[in-house]
Amino acid sequence: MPRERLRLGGNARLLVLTGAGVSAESGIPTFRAAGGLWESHPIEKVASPEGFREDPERVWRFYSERRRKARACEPNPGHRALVAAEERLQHRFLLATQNVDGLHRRAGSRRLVEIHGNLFQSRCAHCDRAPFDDERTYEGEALPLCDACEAAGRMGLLRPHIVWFGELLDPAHLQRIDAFMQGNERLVFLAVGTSGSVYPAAGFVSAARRMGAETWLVNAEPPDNVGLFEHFVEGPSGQVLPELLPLG
Ligand code: BJW
Repeated sequence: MPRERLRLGGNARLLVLTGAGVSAESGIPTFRAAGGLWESHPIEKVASPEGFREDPERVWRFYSERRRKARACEPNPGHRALVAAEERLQHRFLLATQNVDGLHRRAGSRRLVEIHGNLFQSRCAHCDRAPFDDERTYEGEALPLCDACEAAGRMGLLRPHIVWFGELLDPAHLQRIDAFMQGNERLVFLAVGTSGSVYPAAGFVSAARRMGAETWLVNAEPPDNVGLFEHFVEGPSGQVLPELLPLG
């Protein structure tokens, strides 16, 4: 349990980066733990453009299962503590999440950047049609096709709107995070429930430090990059965040 509280008085700004750990207490498995998602599903087969080209049906089975499970989960006190912090800090708050499960948005977070995409959106793998909301599951049936391509006499497969390994993150998302870091007022960077092993998100703590930020990590256990943070609070984020983040 934290003995400390984040001090965010004056004009201090708070940039939060969350990872799979923040949703663990909602019942969503993390990636790299024993029993995590990557143990039962080879990453390169289900979360890469090559894997999708090789076997789109397998990829859609994987994401259909994830859609079904995430839909049945609810935000936890960790998600809600971040909503309360946003309500208090307003434009002095930004939440960048690596999670695609939509739980931050369902909890009420609005100053939110979903840097790895959204499980409940799809897009065309062939044309540049914008991503659209899609809660459907595609299993044991014909693969989903893009209407826009069909209308143009082509065949385009739909894919989940997820950033897979080797794919670029949306530059507008990175720009928004970068612009937030650039402000003049005191900056606090807080990472929650992330192993810090996937870039570019893993680089945010160093970028924040270069901007003079105070850096905090809340995690169930010390990850490999724990030494990059000035403050580490060990524990489940659903319990730690409501105590760590000041209200009102
Ligand atoms: C709790 C808890 C509780 C549990 N409370 N805590 C620089 C160096 C080396 C490589 C690269 C580099 N730059 C780019 C790369 C390549 C690559 C990369 O980073 N590779 C690394 C493996 C080294 N990055 C990319 O390809 C990115 N694209 C890119 O940079 O393009 C340009 C480029 C390409 C190629 C080369 C160079 C440049 C795209 C990355 C996309 C990642 N996508 C995934 C899959 C999404 C699919 C999906 O969800 O279906 O996103 S990977 C997966 O990992 C997922 C997650 O968002 C991401 C991060 O994982 P996270 O959230 O940290 O989860 P875990 O499981 O690792 O950790 C959970 C933590 O929580 C643990 O520590 C627990 O202890 C803790 N915990 N319960 C608090 N209750």
